[in-house]
Amino acid sequence: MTGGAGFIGSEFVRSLLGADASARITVLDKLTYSGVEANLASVADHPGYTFVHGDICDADTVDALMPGHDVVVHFAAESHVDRSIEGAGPFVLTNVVGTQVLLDAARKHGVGRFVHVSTDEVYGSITEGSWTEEWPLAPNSPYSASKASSDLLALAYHRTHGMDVVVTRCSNNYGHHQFPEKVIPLFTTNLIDGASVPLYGDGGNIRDWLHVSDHCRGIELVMRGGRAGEVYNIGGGTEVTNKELTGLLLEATGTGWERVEHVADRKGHDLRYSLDISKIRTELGYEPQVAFADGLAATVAWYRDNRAWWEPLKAGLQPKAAQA
Ligand code: NAD
Ligand code: TDX
Repeated sequence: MTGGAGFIGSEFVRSLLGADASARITVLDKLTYSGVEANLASVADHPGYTFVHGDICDADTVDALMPGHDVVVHFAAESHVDRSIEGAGPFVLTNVVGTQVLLDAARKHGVGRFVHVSTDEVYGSITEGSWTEEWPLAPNSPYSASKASSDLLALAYHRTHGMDVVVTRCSNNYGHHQFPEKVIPLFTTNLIDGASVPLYGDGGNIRDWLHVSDHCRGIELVMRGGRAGEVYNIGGGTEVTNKELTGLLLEATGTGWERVEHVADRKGHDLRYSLDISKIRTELGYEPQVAFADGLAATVAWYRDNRAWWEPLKAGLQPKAAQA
């Protein structure tokens, strides 16, 4: 598992190890600004858990680690669109080159299956209707372009080399342990702290929200039962505008619209994401389980109760393991 100390990867590790005393997982994570080793504190004593601090771009490290593993689940990425607009370099290195290094090592050592965690942003932006897996890729940000490159590389290793590769493309995740730069934890923690929140443009952009636990269940279904060489969309079916989302967060924190600062729009801001999830539903029986209202309330409560986790991250530090 790459990127296991991040928001989604750590949920995946906690849920797999929490459910199976005999599971064995090696996490490879560089612990960048968004990687928090304390996110894995609850499974640190699991007998099947190993943590390796390293970079997926480092071919020697990856080559040495790969033997003996049945499956690679690849989460590691530079994941924040705004950072990719400021500078695309780390996105190309980690998301594109890092994926190629992993694919080559997995191929060399005959790993059984390679699960590549991609994103709905590779499709671009859609004003009406929803994307199926056959939709052409038309990414707009350096982040989504780097994710589209790695997504296509993974599929190319299936077609060219016959590797067992599956790709998941998921919509916007939310939940506990999300780095407080993404809109839901950023707005929630700002509001809890009495600060304002920066709403980009007119707030009319639409995102399809999915609870992180539903995303991880979808990835596990694809890992265990997806067909080699196939892509599976994983979505939540809860589409809201950023303005509506802001209203819900103001309500949940007992604050008002005077806290909302209307700021300049994000460059190249995608208007709307929407996924058709018929394929994973029909083939693998996937259904999102967390209702958005419940998941959002639980998420706001988690940030309220876990200041010790996010406060150091906002200050550019790492939280202590005991506080995670
Ligand atoms: P995140 O930023 O919280 O975590 C990324 C993790 O990868 C961190 O632990 C970081 O230390 C690690 N990492 C980064 N560069 C690395 C490198 N070179 N070598 C090893 N480890 C490295 O991201 P996230 O939100 O948990 O996203 C995980 C994956 O899911 C990404 O591939 C992302 O594109 C994808 N995804 C995210 C969302 C979302 O809404 N967050 C939606 C769809 C898909
Ligand atoms: O301060 C903000 N103000 C604001 O209005 C921020 C950070 C965001 N926004 C808007 C931009 C987006 O329309 O909120 C929306 C969500 O923004 P992000 O949380 O940055 O997510 P997004 O750009 O949609 O990308 C996310 O979903 C797909 C993840 O970061 C990606 O990793 C994933 O692939």
